[in-house]
Order: sequence, then C-alpha cells, then structure tokens
Amino acid sequence: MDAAGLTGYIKEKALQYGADLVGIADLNRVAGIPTLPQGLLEPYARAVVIAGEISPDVFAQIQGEPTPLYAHHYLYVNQSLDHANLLLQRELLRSGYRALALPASQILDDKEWMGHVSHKAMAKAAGLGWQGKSLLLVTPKYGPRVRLATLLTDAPLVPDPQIPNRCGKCDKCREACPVGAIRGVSWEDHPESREYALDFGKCVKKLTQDFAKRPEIGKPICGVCIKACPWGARKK
Ligand code: B12
Ligand code: SF4
Ligand code: SF4
Repeated sequence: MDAAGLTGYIKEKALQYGADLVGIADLNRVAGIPTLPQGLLEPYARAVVIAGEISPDVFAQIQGEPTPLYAHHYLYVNQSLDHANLLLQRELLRSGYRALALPASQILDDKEWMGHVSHKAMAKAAGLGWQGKSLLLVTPKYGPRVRLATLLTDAPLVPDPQIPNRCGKCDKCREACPVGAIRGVSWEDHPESREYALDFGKCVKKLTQDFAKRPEIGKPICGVCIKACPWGARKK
C-alpha cells in the first residue's frame, strides 16, 4: 500500500473502531514539546490522533459543577478511545510499522500534572482543531466536547492541514469558570506556557480539593468550560 492508501485505510479503521474524528500529525510540528519519559517521540514521525464525542445531553445537566452522569460518561469514552487506539496499533504493527498507543487519560506526574504528552497539542497538530482560551482542544464539529487519544508511529502517513485559532472575541469559557482560572488570552499557534492561559493552581485546587472529593464524582473533572463553548452547542 502507498502512503495515501495506508492513510485512508487507517482513518477508515479509526472511524469503524468507534472514533468520531481522526487526524494525522507530522511530529515536526510539535518539536520541543515536553513528554514523559523525555525523548518519547524520537522513534516516530507521525501521530494518529482520535477524538470521541461526549453527548451534548450530558453537558445539558451541568450547571456550574460536574454531574455523576458526566463522571461515568467521561470514563467510558476514555475506555472506548483506548480500545480503538489498541486496534489501530495492531493494524500498524501488522503492516510492519512501529506503533505506540498512548492512554487517553493517565496522569504520570501529579505534581506537574502531566501525561505522556499533551493530546490537545497533538490533536491541534493533527488538524482536529485549535487550543482555545480554555486551553482545551476545540473542534469545529463538536467544540471541546471531545476526549482525545494519540497513537505514535513511524508509518509514512500523510499529515492533515492544521486549523487556525477561531476563538476571536469570544470570552464565554472565562465568564463561566467557577474559580476565575481562565485568563481569556488568545494566541495564533499555541500558548507559550500553561500558566499564560490559566491560573492553573485555581483550576487544580477546585478539581482536586472539591469536585474529586465529592463521593458521587470521585475524579478531578469539571466540564464547565467545555459546556460554555459555543462551538460545542448542539448543531440541530
Ligand atoms: C493532567 C491532566 C489534567 C490536570 C491538568 C490540566 C492541564 N491543563 O494540563 C487537571 C486535573 C487539572 C485537568 C483538568 C482538566 N482536564 Co485534563 N488532562 C490531563 C492529562 C491526563 C495530561 C495533561 C498534560 O500532560 N498536560 C501537559 C501540558 C503541558 O499540556 P497543555 O495543557 O496542552 O499545554 C501546553 C501544550 O499545549 C504546549 N503546546 C501546545 N502546542 C505546542 C507545540 C510546541 C512545539 C510546544 C513546544 C508546546 C506546545 O503549550 C502549553 C504550555 O506548555 C490529559 C491527557 C493527556 N495526556 O493529554 C487530560 C486532558 C487534557 N484533560 C481533559 C479535560 C477535558 C479536562 C477538564 C475539562 C476536566 C474534565 N474532564 O471535565 C479540565 C480542563 C482544565 C483546563 N482548562 O485545562 C481532556 C481535554 C479534551 C479537550 N477537548 O481538550 C484531556 C486531553 C483528556 C482526554 N483524553 O481527552 N486535566
Ligand atoms: S475545568 Fe472548571 S475550574 Fe478548570 S478552567 Fe475549566 S471551568 Fe475552570
Ligand atoms: S468558549 Fe469561546 S473563548 Fe473559550 S474556547 Fe470556546 S470559542 Fe474559545
């Protein structure tokens, strides 16, 4: 199979395996990005990034705080993305390429709050959307109402074009945040630091010291800045 044929095949499989969106990133686009462990991206040239929608009806119930339904739903979408990613990993391994499926939501460092690599940055590099003022990945179709997972490979897949930032003058996530963590700043490509976009400590404190300690939630989740984004509003 040539590169275009393999790219089409992998994208088709991603959708069949349950992803709602799929894109290909050239890893040169994220050169210098922090990873755990350091040098994680070195053997690879491309990333396949998949997204799974969370229903707008789940967010309809969120009024300033997460709900038990969202706490269940987000875990289940993570699992379905991990499953799709493993099946895609198998496709690439069987075709003779290296492939490493990274988990949708595994925290490796709970002081710096880091996973293997930022799926948001990878998704942006794969043309799925842009990192909005909330720092979330905003897609044209579902807004930030998606969860993400990344598969690293050396297969010569054809990269997708990137989408420029479309936040414009919108400020809705900043207005909605219950602790005023979103500074409301914008950027062309990506923020120079997490702290530049967020008062990060305020968000972490609310999620870990309040929401995660509620027995019916039990996880550091929130969902308020996701719900606020007009790009994620129901389209019909
Ligand atoms: C740890 C973690 C948290 C921590 C820390 C969050 C944070 N902002 O980093 C806590 C518990 C607070 C948290 C909160 C939330 N999280 Co969280 N979290 C993660 C996790 C597991 C790791 C994040 C990580 O490693 N960040 C590292 C930092 C450095 O990356 P970053 O935030 O993208 O910012 C940098 C890069 O983007 C970089 N960058 C971007 N492009 C480029 C290019 C180059 C060349 C360079 C050098 C740098 C660069 O610039 C930024 C500054 O350095 C990811 C899963 C994953 N592996 O990605 C989920 C993830 C980011 N979380 C997610 C979500 C939804 C949330 C919450 C809304 C909670 C919820 N589920 O309701 C909030 C949102 C908070 C917010 N506004 O950002 C989703 C985001 C989905 C989306 N549409 O964007 C993810 C991707 C999980 C998933 N599989 O979908 N989370
Ligand atoms: S996750 Fe919640 S606390 Fe954190 S920035 Fe979004 S709205 Fe604010
Ligand atoms: S709510 Fe508005 S400012 Fe925030 S991420 Fe969405 S479009 Fe951007």
